Amino acid sequence: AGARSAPVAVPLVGRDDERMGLGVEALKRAFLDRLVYSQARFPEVATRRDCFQALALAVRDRLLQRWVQTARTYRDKGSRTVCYMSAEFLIGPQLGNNLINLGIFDNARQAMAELGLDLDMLLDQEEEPGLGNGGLGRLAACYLDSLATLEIPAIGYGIRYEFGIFTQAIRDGWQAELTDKWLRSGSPWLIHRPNVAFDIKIGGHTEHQYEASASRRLRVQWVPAKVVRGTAWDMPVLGYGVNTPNRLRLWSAEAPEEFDFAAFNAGNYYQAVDAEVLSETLTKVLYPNDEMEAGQTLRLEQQYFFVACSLRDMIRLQLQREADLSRFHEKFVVQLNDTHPSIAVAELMHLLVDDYEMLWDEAWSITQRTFAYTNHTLLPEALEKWPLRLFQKTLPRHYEIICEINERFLDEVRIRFPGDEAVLRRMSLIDEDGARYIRMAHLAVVGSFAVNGVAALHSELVKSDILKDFYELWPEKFRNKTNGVTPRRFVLLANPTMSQLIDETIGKGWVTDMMRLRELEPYADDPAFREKWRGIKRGNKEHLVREIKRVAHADADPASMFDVQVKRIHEYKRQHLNLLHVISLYKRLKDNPNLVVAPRTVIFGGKAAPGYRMAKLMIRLATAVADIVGRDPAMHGRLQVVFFPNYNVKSGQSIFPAADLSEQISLAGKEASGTGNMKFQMNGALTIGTLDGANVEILEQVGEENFFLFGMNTPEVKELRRCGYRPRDYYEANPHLREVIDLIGSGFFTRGDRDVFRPLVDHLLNHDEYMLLADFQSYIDCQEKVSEAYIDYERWSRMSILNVARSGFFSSDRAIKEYCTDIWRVEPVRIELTDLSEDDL
Ligand code: GL2
Repeated sequence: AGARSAPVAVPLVGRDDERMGLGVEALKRAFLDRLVYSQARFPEVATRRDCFQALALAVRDRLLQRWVQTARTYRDKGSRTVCYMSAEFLIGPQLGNNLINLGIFDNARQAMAELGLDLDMLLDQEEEPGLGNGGLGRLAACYLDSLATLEIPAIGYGIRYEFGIFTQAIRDGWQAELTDKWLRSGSPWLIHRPNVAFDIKIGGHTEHQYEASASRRLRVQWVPAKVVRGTAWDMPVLGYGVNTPNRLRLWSAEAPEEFDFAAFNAGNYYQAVDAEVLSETLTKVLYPNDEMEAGQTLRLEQQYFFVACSLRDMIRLQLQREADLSRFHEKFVVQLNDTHPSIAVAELMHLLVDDYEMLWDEAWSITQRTFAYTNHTLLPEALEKWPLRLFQKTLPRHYEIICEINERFLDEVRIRFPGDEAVLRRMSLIDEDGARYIRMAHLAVVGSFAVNGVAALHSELVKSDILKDFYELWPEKFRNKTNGVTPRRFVLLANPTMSQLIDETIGKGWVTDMMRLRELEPYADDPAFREKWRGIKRGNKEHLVREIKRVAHADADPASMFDVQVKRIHEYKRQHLNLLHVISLYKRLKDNPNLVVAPRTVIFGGKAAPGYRMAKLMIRLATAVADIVGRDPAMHGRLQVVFFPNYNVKSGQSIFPAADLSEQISLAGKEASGTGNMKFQMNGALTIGTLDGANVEILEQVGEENFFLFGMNTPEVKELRRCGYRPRDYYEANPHLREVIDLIGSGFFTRGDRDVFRPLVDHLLNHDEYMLLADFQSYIDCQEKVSEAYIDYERWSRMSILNVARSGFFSSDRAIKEYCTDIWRVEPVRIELTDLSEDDL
């Protein structure tokens, strides 16, 4: 006794649940311990919230045990590490997912039941950390799940916003924004590391000190206007069925330790405290704009702040392992999730050249071998650029560095394209046409060794359109990485009944090897299997019906087709095209009560950026149509419209499994990829969609007989635009379209008020940038085919099963494996779990 014994590796298969602390008895004990020792509550008086917190902490303990081992292994092996830098991580509720990934969901349910508690009720207590806007932020979270599951050493670096994306409420049919206070009662998953702290400079000016003898520049001093201290908050991200929790490290701003005593002593107390107030606002709130340039100083400060903290953290780790930074790029690879963190290119140069006194060329070579950049958008207005004055004022040293990078880069362009002034202007990091801007995408491309788009079509358009010149200069940098989503959260956790049927049919391996879902294909022809499949969908729809009742106060009919469009509200995503179809159907049903069509419940969900007026008007149109259709007794059992408020990760988990039809109807050439489309497919919804983003690849996987395709393709869109698109011609040529639009304009949906939707109608008739009117008829015709297919329920079930069977390609595991081999060049590191009860620590 007392002797330290060697750690014992415990294999996962055939593990001893109780001894590992994962059994029912162990979980009950851990839960009660946490209730008493962390929450200071005894069971009789504990609230639901206390119980959630206690279970979450008990689960966290099990993650941390694995975490310590992981950190030790990475350090001992000096493993090459992927750093995924992203201003957004839309991670969703953590408890359910951690139970799934630990493999103890059923044990936890039983343990809670034996204590008289319902696990679902506890799961429902968790506030969702809304640290992202939409697809881009959710993608980052799916990638962390896959990185851990694939046992890749990785760190996610981001921002701990105190207020995440606003909570959406619907008031009188309009969107209202409520602040999201997800940290109100703390998060059990975040661990504060006050010792991991960096002081970050902002604003001020630079001083160049020259050697007396020569005019050679020696050192540049950055004298800041303010200093903000960043401290780390860590969240463990456990892989599925492995012992690897990776680290999501989020930075929070506080006042620096040194208080401005000079100001304080001079009696200027308020100025002294002001610094604190100012710096704390820095990580206060997430900008709620999706695909839109905000142009705010604070946003640039946020981006710089988290990037500066993250790079200092990586340098600290590297200097713990090696004497200098010359092999930094061998130990770290940084993926820039869009341009939001792209200031990292200039920041690494600043650190290497100014702080570590490295020569420019060596520093640049390290920088260019460290970064890789993912582009996520095709909308020109979403390509970030900063007004030059604002940038210079906020980051004076980085402005100088960017100018230097630009001069050297443009020299390269001159050699490649001699005498071509236009190409220099187009490629410059600084936009000098009119008001001057720094072009962040150009900085990201120049500073990276790899640039990728997020779906096959998108990556082609990156090369042919948005970054064409750069592709001509450096074709070898460009590649495609089609997005993926994690089946752990979006299938196993969200759709347990379908998962169980799949387990029983083809075994369990599919969760980490999604191509195995192909083994389901033969069952598409098995009537008994199809019947079970329908039963499962029906159960999921009944669950969603209860949610709709709870949050939208509407009664939905689970026998109707659930036709769903959930995503951010944006004109290019064309939720209003969907509404044109709804109104068309309404009109046809009114005119012909005997019309044979599938009964439908059309469900919308999604947030509009608070300053985006047209998007808010689109929400109003959806709620107005929902209201009128809902009041019309003739529509009963035939057509219904629901606006599901506050669509987020959590509600998505109830929505995807219940959907029959997935609406992916953006104008071709506008949606970079989409990821909701994949979540729907994995849960057995059929897609109605355009040839846009990853829809193209979904169609390729499922076959055209299992996909409802409509609308123009990208070349047709370009051609129509080139010829001069006149939406009014479509309106005039198509009487039914005219009827539909006129109904909106007539005030029919707004109690006679003709003004409400005037901007929307005028816009459609006179501009229609996203060509709804051109695609209208094709969409209506396609929806008719959908209706026919739904009525033939055996055929529909067959298509639904085949959609799931052919969804394997869209697992984020596939996407991450591609990143690993093609961009990051990293290898998995197996973590053996040592038995901590052997008092090894
Ligand atoms: C987006 C794209 O719009 C979307 O098509 C893509 O699936 C995701 C993830 O790659 O990225 N770009 C973007 O700025 N947001 C997205 O969702 N917000």
